[in-house]
Amino acid sequence: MLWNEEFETLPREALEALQLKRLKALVEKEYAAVPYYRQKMDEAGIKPADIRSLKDIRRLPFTTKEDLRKNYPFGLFAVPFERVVRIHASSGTTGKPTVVGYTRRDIDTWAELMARTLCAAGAHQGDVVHNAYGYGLFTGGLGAHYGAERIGAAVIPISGGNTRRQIMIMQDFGSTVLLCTPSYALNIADVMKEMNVQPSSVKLRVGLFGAEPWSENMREEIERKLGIKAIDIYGLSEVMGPGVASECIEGKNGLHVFEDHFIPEIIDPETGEGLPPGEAGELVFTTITKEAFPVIRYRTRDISRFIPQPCLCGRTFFRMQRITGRSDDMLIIRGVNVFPSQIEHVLMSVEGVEPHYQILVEREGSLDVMEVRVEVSEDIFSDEVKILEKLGKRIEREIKDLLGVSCKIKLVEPKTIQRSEGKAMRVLDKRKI
Ligand code: DLL
Repeated sequence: MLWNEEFETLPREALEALQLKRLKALVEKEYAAVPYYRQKMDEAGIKPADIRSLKDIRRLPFTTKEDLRKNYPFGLFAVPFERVVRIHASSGTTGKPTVVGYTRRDIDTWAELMARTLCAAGAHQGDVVHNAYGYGLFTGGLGAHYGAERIGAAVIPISGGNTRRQIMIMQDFGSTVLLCTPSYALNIADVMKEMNVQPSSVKLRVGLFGAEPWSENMREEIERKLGIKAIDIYGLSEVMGPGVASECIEGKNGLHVFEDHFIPEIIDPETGEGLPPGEAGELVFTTITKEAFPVIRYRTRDISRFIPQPCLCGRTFFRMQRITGRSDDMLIIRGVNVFPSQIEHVLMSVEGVEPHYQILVEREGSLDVMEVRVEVSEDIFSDEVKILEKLGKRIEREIKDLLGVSCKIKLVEPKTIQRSEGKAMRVLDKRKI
């Protein structure tokens, strides 16, 4: 189903003309309004007037998480602060989050794109949308919420957690569309089983799952256990939040990028060069309609490839394959983005802790479990058990405060974590997804 037929089926030529017009306006605006972008463009020897065709996008410098960190919190905003009506944030690589802002028009665009996403999954007015994405600084909850209202569905802003209550509400309120991370969908299925709730006794028909990597196997499992159709939706805070790309229910094979708002590229993560259509590499997005926080060539670190063949649904937007990995070490634990460097940042602020640690991630049932093994100094290790326990609890609390996700801390004897002979193997991710 199409929400905005005119734009979602624009002939390629008209779409590219629109992209070029919007790209030129974006580059002019960034050059004029954001000193950091102006400086980067000057250093790269490119002026707004040099953008004459879509191919010229490749001459523009990339934007990275590091650029966002350097401009924390609002340095890359491109409008006077009075025009910002919403602020969200996601994980940065150290102690500070990555901050993004929206004007009133940005919120309106976001609602439109999430309306398209919901519509592509077959949701419509009259549906009861059970929105279990987290509400708060995370973009998932509120992003999806505005889209659900835009299509005229009744949205239940249930947010995450308290799964038994979620299931009761699903039954009592007649939820028809489920929005949450794919791992949480499996968790809901497990708890339903524990509660002896038959999937046929709830009215769910379709689920829109994203915010973390998942696989075709997981799709089959969710569909089977919940008796619904499962759709993959993609986005990231720096570019907008959810609503950057979405599968359609007709094809269920690759995600349409909303190309009238974002120009996608696939690059070689090592060299930064563009790759030919169909080859896998790192996704890069340029936002061509955002006002408060536009980004030029943002390096997502997510690995995907374009699917050049047209889709059954009639949309002319390119599809990208589901995300198959990352070109950095970011982990997603229960939907929360975690960088090993954030954990290191906490550890290094604690006295008695050595700079040797390892992060072990496993999936118990459908839940991610993270354990951090940390070496402590000789003095601390020979102290009483109580002191060690207290130290472990303190680290646990500090990590929880910074990341918003809990982990288990295991303090180990000095020199027991294997030393690296090259790149440190800090993360052991044993999850099978
Ligand atoms: O996770 C936005 C979102 C919310 C997307 C709800 C979909 C649904 P961030 O917290 O900034 O934003 O995390 C963005 O999550 O760079 C990917 O690594 C990962 N990610 C998001 N969607 C998918 C997906 C939201 N469908 C980061 N498949 C991205 C795999 C995904 N990974």
